[in-house]
Amino acid sequence: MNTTIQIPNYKFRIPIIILLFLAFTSTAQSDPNLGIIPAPVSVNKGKGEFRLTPETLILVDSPSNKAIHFFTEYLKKAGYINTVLDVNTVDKKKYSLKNSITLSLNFKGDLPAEGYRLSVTENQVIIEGRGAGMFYGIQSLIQMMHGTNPGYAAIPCATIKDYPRFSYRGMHLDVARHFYDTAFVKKYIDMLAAYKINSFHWHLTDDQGWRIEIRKYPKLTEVGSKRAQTKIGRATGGDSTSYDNMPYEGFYTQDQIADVIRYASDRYVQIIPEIEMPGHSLAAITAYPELSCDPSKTYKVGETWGVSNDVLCPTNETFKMLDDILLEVMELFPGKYIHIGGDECPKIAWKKSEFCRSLMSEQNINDENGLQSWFIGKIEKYVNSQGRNIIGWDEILEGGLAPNATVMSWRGDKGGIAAAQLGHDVIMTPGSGGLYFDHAQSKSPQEPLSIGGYAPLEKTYAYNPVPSALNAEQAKHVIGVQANVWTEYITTTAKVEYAVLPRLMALAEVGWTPANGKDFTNFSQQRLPRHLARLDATGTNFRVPVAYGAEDTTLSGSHFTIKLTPAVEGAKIYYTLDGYAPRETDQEYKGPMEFTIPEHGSLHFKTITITAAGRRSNVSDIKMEN
Ligand code: TNX
Repeated sequence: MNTTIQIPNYKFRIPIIILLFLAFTSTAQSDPNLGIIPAPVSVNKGKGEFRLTPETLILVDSPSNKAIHFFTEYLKKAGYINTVLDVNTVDKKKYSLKNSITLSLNFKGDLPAEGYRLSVTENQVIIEGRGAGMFYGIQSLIQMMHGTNPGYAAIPCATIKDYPRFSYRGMHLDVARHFYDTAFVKKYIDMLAAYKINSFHWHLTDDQGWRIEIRKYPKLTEVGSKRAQTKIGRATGGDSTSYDNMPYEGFYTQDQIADVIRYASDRYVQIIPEIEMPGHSLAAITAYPELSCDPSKTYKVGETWGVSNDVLCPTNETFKMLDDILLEVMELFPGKYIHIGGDECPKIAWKKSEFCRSLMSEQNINDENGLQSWFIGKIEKYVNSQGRNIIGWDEILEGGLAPNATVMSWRGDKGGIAAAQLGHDVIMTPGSGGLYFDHAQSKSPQEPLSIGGYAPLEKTYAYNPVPSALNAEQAKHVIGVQANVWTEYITTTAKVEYAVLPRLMALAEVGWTPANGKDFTNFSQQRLPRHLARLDATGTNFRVPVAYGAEDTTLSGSHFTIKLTPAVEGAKIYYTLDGYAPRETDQEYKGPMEFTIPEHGSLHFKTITITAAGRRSNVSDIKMEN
């Protein structure tokens, strides 16, 4: 009885295991980066592999370290049952280094900040790193682990030396236009940490919602976190003029935020909170109209997108309230930076205001841009007095830059260049550089509603944060790079994931990998497919790229050979020749195909990629004509 069951089982299993093994070894052999994203500074590949089994000992010299804790928790959750030994307390004669993973913080010598060394031989794995360095060594090791059998993994032999190109590697998330709960924010932080992105810019306030509890001013959330309805479709350029008539609300309590901060810190992610001022403040003004230059007006929390003319008025009351708010924010967030916004502040309300006019003459301020600088300067002084630094969008350059401010350059590179030339630190985040992840990922009409723009994966990947206009000294002020996720049109967490993945991985490589170590073909075709398959298997949504070789195009000639590779490991490609959009009921692409087109004839070869979990790419169309 037993044998009759086992024979078919056995027959099926062996080829699958061999196939998986071959698939793994063939990519591993040809991929100089061993599948790691972002690509490390240096990888020396060895021969063979280390086999992690339930008997493998995990040897640690700093058991209470958070990176070590992260790894042991990871192993547990992933079904590994290894013993963890503290080498300080266990008798060295009682264990062997053979079949062990050593995680060492107390090694001799230096490593660059956030750097690590990782060595894998057939007998032993060693990671050396301190702080974030150890954490990143562990992330690389996790990415190198291959296996389908719970408790077992193969890790290719190699020596890796690694450290980041930039100290600031950031991802932003706008939770004001649409709100996502803390469970999702934590998942988002997990994604950042896995790809060595160390900064999370949390855009907490905007015209359409105030999302952080401020104890001294409860109406900010009682009133400011709620809007009566939301515009349907694109706000400008007009898909629609109607509203959904559905109340929308959400905010985080300070306790929830403290919990997220701890969670992020355990993963070496600093959080930069953003409190927008003086523009993008309609939600705050609705809660406290005295913050505006015209308190007699009736305000409502924003229901559509764009730039509001209702902005904070630079009165003493406003500054008192902002100082109080910022103080609560600084008591909550321990990091060095507080982002104070500063973007898109129309000056109409200030121009109309008697108060602003007399303030400007009293302070010898020439124009409204100068008033904006004066505003930001006052806020900076307060933030500095609490031992913190401000970051602002590049508009804070207009009318004079606050003395210690770091600038986020979003309107191209020019704000960043100007600020670096003035000796200010800069974070590059230009929409034109493919760093606006609310922009469309392809030109296909099958893309979901977005704000527009065009930021395909290769554009993000190609971005260089150091503009050639800067000399070496000025370039040091470019402390890093960030991508922004504005969420006017991103109503769900699945759509955030769609917007972010896989572009986040390209950003990771922009921020971490040395410029001369970047290679888009290696990244997208040799490494990415496995990462996407992992996401697919773990219930994270992402944009499924169309198969390599299947991108929309028109080819002329009489004879063609079409060769495709799925962009997600294990995914299937289906095609049609009849003009219809392919689906899983159509023919499956199994290997290179030959086409002969008669004179004056044409043929549409349409494909779709469908992943193991059922995620679908756009339908692509190759037109062959003769
Ligand atoms: C500009 S980038 C904005 C945001 C919008 C975004 C949409 C920046 C500092 N301000 O308020 O959401 O464009 O792409």
